[in-house]
Amino acid sequence: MKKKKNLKVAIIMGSQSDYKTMKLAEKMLKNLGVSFKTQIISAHRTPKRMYDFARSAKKNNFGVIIAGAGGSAHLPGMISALTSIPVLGVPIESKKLKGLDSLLSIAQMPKGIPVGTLAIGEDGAINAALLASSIIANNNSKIKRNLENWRLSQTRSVKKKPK
Ligand code: RP5
Repeated sequence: MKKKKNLKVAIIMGSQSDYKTMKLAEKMLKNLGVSFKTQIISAHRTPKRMYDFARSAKKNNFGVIIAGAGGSAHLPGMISALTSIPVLGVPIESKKLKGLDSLLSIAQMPKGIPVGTLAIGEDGAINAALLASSIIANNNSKIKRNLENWRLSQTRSVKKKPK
């Protein structure tokens, strides 16, 4: 089978209220030169939109899907059930349980349908973008170089002496 070039990342989230977290994933992907598309898709409020998105994701040239969701966070698992494209779940920090509900809902997938789960909140959104970029970099030497340079500059920014 011919390998698809220039695969994109999809960033999806259950609600507008998730965007303040998920925009950090956008920022990191922009930094690394990775193409992406962002959409609000709710498993329970817009189930048809979710189904249509997941079933057409391969045809639309997505190589990784980052899904942010909070509370009873079934979006990443449902998307993973509908497509074999890798799904990375970002547990959004919920008001009542500080995101523990989101984390457990996303991480505790029963065997058979995996979701790669990141940390709760902003760290998770940033790391999801880095991990998605690593996956895309497997077939994209420009992204691989950008990712290596980003890591190098992170290493260089760590001072030996605290002030
Ligand atoms: C989830 O419910 C969303 O991912 C969001 O984190 C949470 C709360 O949504 P809103 O009530 O703020 O729209 O579906």
